[in-house]
Amino acid sequence: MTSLADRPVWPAPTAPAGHPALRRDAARVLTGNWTGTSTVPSRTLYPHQWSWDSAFVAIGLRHLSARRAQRELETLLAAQWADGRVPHIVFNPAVPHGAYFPGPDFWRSSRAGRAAGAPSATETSGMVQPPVHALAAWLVHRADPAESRRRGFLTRLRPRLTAWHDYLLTRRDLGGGGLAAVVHPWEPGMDNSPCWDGALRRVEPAPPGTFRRADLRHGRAADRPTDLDYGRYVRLAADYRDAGYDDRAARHAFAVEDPCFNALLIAGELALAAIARDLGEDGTAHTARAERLTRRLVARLWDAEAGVFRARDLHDGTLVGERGVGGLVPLVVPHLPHAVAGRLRATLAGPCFRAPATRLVPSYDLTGPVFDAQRYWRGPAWFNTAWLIHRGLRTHGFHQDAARLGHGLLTEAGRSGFAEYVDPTTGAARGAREFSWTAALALDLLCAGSEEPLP
Ligand code: 9WN
Repeated sequence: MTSLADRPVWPAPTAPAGHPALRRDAARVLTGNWTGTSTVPSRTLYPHQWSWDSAFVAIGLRHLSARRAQRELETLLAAQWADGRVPHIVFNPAVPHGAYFPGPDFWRSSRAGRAAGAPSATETSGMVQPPVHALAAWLVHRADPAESRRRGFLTRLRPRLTAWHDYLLTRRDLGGGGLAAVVHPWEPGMDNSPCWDGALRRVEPAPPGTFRRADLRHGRAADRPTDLDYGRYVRLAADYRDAGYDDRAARHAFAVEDPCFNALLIAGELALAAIARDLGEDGTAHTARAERLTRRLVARLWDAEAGVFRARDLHDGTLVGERGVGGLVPLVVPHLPHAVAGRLRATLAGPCFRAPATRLVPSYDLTGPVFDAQRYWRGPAWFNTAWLIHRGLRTHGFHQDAARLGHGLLTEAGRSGFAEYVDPTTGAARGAREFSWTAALALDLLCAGSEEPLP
């Protein structure tokens, strides 16, 4: 397998006019959302540290301060559990408990998660998010290798990142097919995607009076998940907590293999191989693992007829009927069969994902039965998935498509005030503004494109 460092370099997307201003504004968002040790996704809606947000943030932050980007990942990984899981939220004790729901009083990680190895001095959630961290660590290292070496950044992070992937590939191989499963719609990071509707129908929602949402204080109800969805999220999270966050003991009423999550794990294994080589060690175990995972991803989740990867519901073993943007993210996997990459590119350009008003990619099939242009992951276009698909298009040599998408990402990021997501049919901004990963990933496209080897 080719070393990451040996891969060719490609030009950056042509930035829209006024990009010095975009760069300055993106930097301002990241500076404003920095807490001193990490970055909040949004000062209002998400006032703590989130796992995959921090990985995306570090990828952008490295262009402003490699040291700060290292710190971002170090802070997150300091809250890793002894069983290897990296929690999806690390709570800031200085933030009032009611500012976000479910907060530390709900998760009770230091007590309920003690047997699973939750830290005693930091409160966290008990579930996980997609493993973008090894890739982020590698990219952060490359931004300033001398500073990284001086601080022993990779040497310190590597065992934690390896333990994280080991957790996913052992405790979370719930389907026995060698892929990692997610056990809650918050774990794939695309909370209310229609891809989870079928599996969620089996979950008895927690009664509405038993919890109080905090998100509606900051977001429009039409942009956010419904109360019924929230009831189900709460039930699943409470059941997991009450089983001590023990993956063997928990009932896992929701268990799904997600293509985006597993594709990022593969990209992460390749990054771990590069990290090992940089430290003068052997990376072949990681490259072999990435190759094995790639074969499993294709065997278990590729739908050749539809030209998209699908999630697999482990309760009935079926592939989920809905097409989501997560089914296109496996483009980031470099060793995907050529024909599969070509089909994904065609699907991106086809009627299901070619949005009329933006060049970003809608989170759900535009022609799907429950497409909703405004509601969160049920249609709106997000910037992290656009960044990943942009990277995937470059990885497979589709440079014109990548340049178009990159240009779209920069244009929409600037026009929307770094929105959390946009309506793909009108381009209207939705959700939070001054959202950290939108700013970080725009900054990355502005700064990294021309010098960065792939993948
Ligand atoms: C639950 C922080 C997170 C993102 C997720 C996004 C949303 C949380 C929520 O916000 O999820 O984790 O409260 O809706 O779906 O991808 O990491 O930005």
